[in-house]
Amino acid sequence: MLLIIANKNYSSWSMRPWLVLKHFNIPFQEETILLKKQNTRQQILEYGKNPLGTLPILIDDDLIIQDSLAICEYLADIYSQLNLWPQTLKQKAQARSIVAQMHSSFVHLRQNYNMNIKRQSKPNDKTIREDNSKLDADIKRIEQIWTELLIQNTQENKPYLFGDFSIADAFFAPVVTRFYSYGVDINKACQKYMQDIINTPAVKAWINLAKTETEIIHEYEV
Ligand SMILES: N[C@@H](CCC(=O)N[C@@H](CS)C(=O)NCC(=O)O)C(=O)O
Repeated sequence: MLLIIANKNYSSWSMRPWLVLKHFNIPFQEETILLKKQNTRQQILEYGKNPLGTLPILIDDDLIIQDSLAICEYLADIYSQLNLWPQTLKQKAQARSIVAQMHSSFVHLRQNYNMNIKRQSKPNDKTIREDNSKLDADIKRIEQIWTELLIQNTQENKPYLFGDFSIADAFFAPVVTRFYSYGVDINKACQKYMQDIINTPAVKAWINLAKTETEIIHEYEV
């Protein structure tokens, strides 16, 4: 399988299936197409054969899958023994629900806080957040989702949203890095979750590789 991704520092959609592949030790190769170059779109179209022209793309023999969520669903189907989704029907439905929300919503978070792993939070970031009630509402909603799920896990002492790492954690990992990049205040349970995500080997690996990238995209630098 070949996963084609964009810049690790900036591409949250690329990060998600990459984390799933890495965390579950699924063999794959990767190729990077840098964003915002003159030939970016042409390069993506050559691989993707799809006028949407976005990354990530997964290629498995003659099958080309576009879209981070479709890729993760495909991986969950072909590696069903690895439990990429939580196992019980109820938890699987809950996980799919929050992943679908992440995939389609939280527009204000995504617009205001571009993923930028190399960005260090600065003291004035708080001002940006206080002035933006829609961004604040997105952050509060994510805090609520995480808190409600993490409470269910406290007895089992497992760190992730549904106990073991799943596609749901991969989908929220780029939110964790954004919260660090922009210095978002969040409750203690969520802070611990953020730390656990950052300490997850696949996430660490992505972050370390992102930090080695030299490409700067000025429009993504807030
Ligand atoms: N819904 C898509 C969104 C993918 C997306 O927007 N990817 C960005 C990179 S993070 C992209 O390919 N942008 C193309 C460009 O900027 O030329 C998914 O989940 O894969």
